[in-house]
Amino acid sequence: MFCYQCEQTSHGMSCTKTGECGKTAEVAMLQDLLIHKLKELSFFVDAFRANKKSIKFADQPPFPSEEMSDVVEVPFDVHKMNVFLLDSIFATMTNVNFDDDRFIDYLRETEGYIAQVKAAANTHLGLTDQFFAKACGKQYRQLPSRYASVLAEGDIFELTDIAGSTGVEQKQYDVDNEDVVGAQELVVYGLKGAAAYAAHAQLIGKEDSSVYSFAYEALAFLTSPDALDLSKCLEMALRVGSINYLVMKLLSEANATFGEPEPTEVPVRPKPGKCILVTGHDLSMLHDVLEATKDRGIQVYTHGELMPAHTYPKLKAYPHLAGHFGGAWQNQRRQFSKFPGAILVTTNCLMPLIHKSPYKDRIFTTGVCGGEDIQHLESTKDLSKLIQAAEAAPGFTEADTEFNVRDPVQKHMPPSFHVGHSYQWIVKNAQTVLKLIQEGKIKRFYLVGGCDGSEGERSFYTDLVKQLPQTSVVMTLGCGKYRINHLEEGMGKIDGTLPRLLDLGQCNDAFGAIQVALTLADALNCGVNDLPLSIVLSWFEQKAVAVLLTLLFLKVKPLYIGPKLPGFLTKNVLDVLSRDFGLVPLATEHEVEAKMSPPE
Ligand code: FSO
Ligand code: SF4
Repeated sequence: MFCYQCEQTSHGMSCTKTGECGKTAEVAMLQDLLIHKLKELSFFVDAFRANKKSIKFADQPPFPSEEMSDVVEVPFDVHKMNVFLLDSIFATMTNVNFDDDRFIDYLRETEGYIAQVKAAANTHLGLTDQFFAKACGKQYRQLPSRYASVLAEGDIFELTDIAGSTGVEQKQYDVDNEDVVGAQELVVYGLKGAAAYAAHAQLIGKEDSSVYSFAYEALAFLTSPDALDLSKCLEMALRVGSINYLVMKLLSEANATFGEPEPTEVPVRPKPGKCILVTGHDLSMLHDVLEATKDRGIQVYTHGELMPAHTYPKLKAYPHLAGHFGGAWQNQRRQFSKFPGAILVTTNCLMPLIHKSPYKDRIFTTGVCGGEDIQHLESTKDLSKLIQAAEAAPGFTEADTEFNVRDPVQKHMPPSFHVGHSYQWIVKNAQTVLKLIQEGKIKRFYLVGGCDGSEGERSFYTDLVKQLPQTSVVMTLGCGKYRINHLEEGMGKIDGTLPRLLDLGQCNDAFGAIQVALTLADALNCGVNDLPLSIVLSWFEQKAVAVLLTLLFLKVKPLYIGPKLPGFLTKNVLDVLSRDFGLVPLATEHEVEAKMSPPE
């Protein structure tokens, strides 16, 4: 295996024996193989768009667009394939799915789609396997002919043997240019993050065919000789950033089906009784849990990135949405052990079970998530197993409500969090904010957020916020917020009205941060980069890569990023991103406070 897609990659270089995340070599290689096969699928799907043709199944609208005059009828469910594409890309993201059997299923389903799309491409475009093989650049190896039978048998040793030719190491050998391979992977990783967000939005009923179409185009590009050109790869990476802007907008609209987020106090002290903890990002799955547990005497708590769920009127209306338990993802093993109820993992970030995990029998995954030895729920429409596990577990006692001794992390938390200062709320209060700027009471905004992780260097974000002057406002989002939200009370309010710490929501609410910046720039009649705004992003996995590419695409700069640099970005690529896009690595710039525009 060779994986360097996330920030915790071994020694900042690559995981080569087993993942720091707990991913086995088998799973890592099956993921490489899956991305490889999705590129092949994409080549044949994208060929229709490239030839100005749409494909159409039954009464679905033509894909990718109604506007293409030439529409070809196909005998397979195109929309289902599009959703499958997003889900299977999403499944390869860090801390999503650790189950090799699920990847074999994904590979088999991919093979089914490839066969159908190829047949259509052969009939309508005259494309053949030979044509595909000739059209590929040297970074894309053809698999041996035994692949189909090995996959049918599900022989994992043979499959991983074949998968060896689809990984980064092989590409580095074949292409002999680490800059190019790193830039190709930047496209893939950004796409993984965007696909995850798009899958969340799709589940709540918001989608846009241009997102699917772009995903096929980007993956097809990665098979072509064009992908051997560094500048073309970087161009494609920025297009990933562009599509991710649209995707985050879709997700923001999708989440708005639960109402407009509003300032809300979220308790962190538990109530006595049976309980379920829901973690991940997915509001619709949380909604399903709340519906299924209505009037059953079970309290529902959020964990990690789901804390913002409390701010949505249609979710907070459930009286048994009782509070929040625990902090960022990397503390989950300790926190889940202490949670006396059932646990549902809706999306990343999942950590695999370790030997004797005490919550082994009461943790469930759903959607694209999965882990070996973790029970998987096909859908959140049937939650009977989760409810049974909650009822069988002890639940919180009266004593727990006094002081949450169960969790050493919670012990240091304030009794509640104030969340829901969403972009909609800030935009609504823009006149107040502008007045405070004009009166000199706000001198600078900081966006400090992104992902959290376990490294000590991440205390940098806490230290940074602690030393900011009273005239600064800090916006935060993502699970990186847990580095700073315990400072909330001490930070106080500007002029007694505007909280100095504004929690914008999940990492995908970077869309909201951009809207705040655009609104302020408009009102102050200046460009976004002329605003008194400093952006400091903590990154961990590929959703953060997608957000980063969006900010690069929007030319928002400077952009401080840390705590470590992505292992897949070579020095030459970083130089380009620093020079042309104002990316400033924190890893090498610990004097960042001095480098940032002065706070006063
Ligand atoms: Fe955190 Fe994990 Fe939201 Fe990420 S939970 S680290 S950027 O997956 O997705 O912020
Ligand atoms: Fe290593 Fe991250 Fe890849 Fe896991 S996802 S194997 S930690 S680089």
